[in-house]
Amino acid sequence: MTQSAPPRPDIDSGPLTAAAVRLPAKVTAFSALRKEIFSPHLSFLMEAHNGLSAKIVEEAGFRGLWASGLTISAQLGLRDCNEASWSQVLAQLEFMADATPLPILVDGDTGYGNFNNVRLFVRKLCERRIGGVCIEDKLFPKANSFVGEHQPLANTEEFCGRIKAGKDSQTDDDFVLVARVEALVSGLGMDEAMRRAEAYHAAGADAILIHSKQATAAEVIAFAGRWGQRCPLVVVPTMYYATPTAAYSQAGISTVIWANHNLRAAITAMREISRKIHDDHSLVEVEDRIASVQDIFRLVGNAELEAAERRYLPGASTPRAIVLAASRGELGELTRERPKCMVDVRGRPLLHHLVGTLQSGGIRRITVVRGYGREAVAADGIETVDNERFAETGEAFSLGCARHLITGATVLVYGDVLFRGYFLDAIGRSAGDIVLAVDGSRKANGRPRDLVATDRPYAGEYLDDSPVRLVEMSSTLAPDSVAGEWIGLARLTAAGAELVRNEIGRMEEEGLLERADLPLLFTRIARDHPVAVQFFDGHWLDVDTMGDLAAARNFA
Ligand code: SPV
Ligand code: MG
Repeated sequence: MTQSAPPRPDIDSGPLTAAAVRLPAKVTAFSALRKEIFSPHLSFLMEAHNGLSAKIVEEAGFRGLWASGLTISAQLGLRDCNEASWSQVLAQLEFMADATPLPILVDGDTGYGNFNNVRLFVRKLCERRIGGVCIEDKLFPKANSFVGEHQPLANTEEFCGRIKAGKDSQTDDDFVLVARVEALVSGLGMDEAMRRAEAYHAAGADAILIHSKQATAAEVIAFAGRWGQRCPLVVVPTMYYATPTAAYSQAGISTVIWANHNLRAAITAMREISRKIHDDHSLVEVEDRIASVQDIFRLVGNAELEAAERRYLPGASTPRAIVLAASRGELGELTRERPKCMVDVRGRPLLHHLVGTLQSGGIRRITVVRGYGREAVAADGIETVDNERFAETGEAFSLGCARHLITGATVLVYGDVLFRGYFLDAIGRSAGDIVLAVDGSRKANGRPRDLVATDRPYAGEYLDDSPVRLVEMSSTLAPDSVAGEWIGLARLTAAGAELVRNEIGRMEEEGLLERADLPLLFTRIARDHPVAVQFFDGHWLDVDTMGDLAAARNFA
C-alpha cells in the first residue's frame, strides 16, 4: 500500500490545520526577550519605571525594557528595599506591558522572600506577559547594591531552590529567569562569584547577571573570560559607565542593562523646570522647552481613542478647522505670486504656523479655502477647497464654498492670524454654540471692520468669566460701544455649525453672500441666537501690513 502524499495547502481544498501547514512561530513577549538575551550580538535593555517611560523607550528604538526595582520604587517616592510590595510592583508592570509591546525583564529583587514567593511572582508575571525576571542572591528585605558594604548574601543552595521554583512555575517555555550574582559587590571575590554562577546555572537559570560596583569593567570582563559561553551573561554598567560598549561584545557578554537613566533624566528635567516656574511665577520661558500637551496625547494614544469613538460612539466626531485663505493680501512683492497665508514668517509660511497651532490643539481635519495663488497653498495634513470666484467675492462666500464641511464641532479661522495655543482651549471651554475670540484690549486698530459690541464690556479681570454676548460686529461701531476686536477665530458646536450653514443659505437667497464678510454673518445670527464672546488680552496678531508681518516674525 502506498502512502498518500501530505496535503498541499495551496491546492487541496478542505480546512487547513497547523499540522498541514507549518505556521511561523508566534513572537511573544517571552520569545522576544529570550531572543534578545540569547542572540549572538550585544543586546541592550533600557530602564523604564511606568507606562509612559516604557513607551518612550520603545520610541527611542530599544528592543527590550529593564523594569528597575530602584526606579519603580523611587518614582513612588520609596526606597529600594522592598518598601513597594510585590503586588504594587506588579501593578506598575501591568501598565508597562499595556503601554508597549516590547519585552520586559523585571528586576525581581530577591523574589520577595523564599522559593514560594518566587513561584507566585513568576506565575503572576507570566499571566501579565512579562518576558522574564531577574532575581538576586540576597535576603529579603534587600538593599540596593550601591548602599553600604558587605551585604549578606543568601545561602547558595537556598537560592538555587528559588531558581528551581521559578523555572518550575513559568507557564511559557520561553520565560527567561536571570540569576544575579552579588558576590563581587559584597566583596567575596571572583572565585565565590564563579562558584555561585555555576550553581545557579546548574539550578536552571537561563542567564547570569554578574553585578559590580567598581568604577571600571575590569572585574566583570575578567568574570566573562572565566565564564566562557556557558550561558548568556548580563551586565549593568551604572558605576563603570565610561567603559566603551565594544568591550562588552569583545568579552562575549550578551546583554547590557542601562539601569536607571530615564528616571535620572526625569529628575534633572523636573527639578530644573520646577525651580524656573517657581522663580519666574510664569510659564512663558518654559513653554517651548518642554514636551507639549499634544505630545502627551500622542504618547498615550489619543488618536486611537478618537478612531475608536468614530467607530463605536454614534454621532462622535473630532473638530474640524476651516481656514479662510482665499484673499491675496496687500504685501506688495511678497504677495505677487502667492497669497498672504504663504508669506514666510521665520523660515516657514504663515499658514504652517497656523496649522501647527491647530494641530497642537488636537484638530486633525483642517480644510483651507484657497483662492488667489492657490497652487502655492500647501501644508502637511490639510485638505483644500477652492473659491473659484475669489477675485469678486468676500470671505462669507469663501466660507460658503466649504459649507458642506460645516457640520459637527468646527473651528473657523482667518488664514492670516497667529495666536497662542491656549486660545483654542479657552474657546473650547466657553459655553455657547458659537464662541468668538475677541481681544478686549484692542478697540480701534487692526481690521476696523472686525470691531465688536457686546452686552457687557471687557472687565479685564482674569477671573471674570461670566457669559458675554455679541451684539454687533462691524467697521462702523460708535467708538464708545466697542468692546474689542474679533481676532478672526470662532468655535462652533454641531448646533452652531447648523446656525452658520443656515445663515449662509439665507444670505445667498437674499443675494448678500458674495459681498458679505463674517462680521455681518455673525451679527445676523446674533439677532436670534446667542453668540458668545470669549475675551483675550493680546497674544495674537493678524498680518495685513508689512508692520504686522514684522510683528509676526517676532511672535512666531
Ligand atoms: C535596579 O535597577 O534596581 C538594579 C540595578 O537592581 S542596580 O541599581 O544597579 O543594582
Ligand atoms: Mg534593583
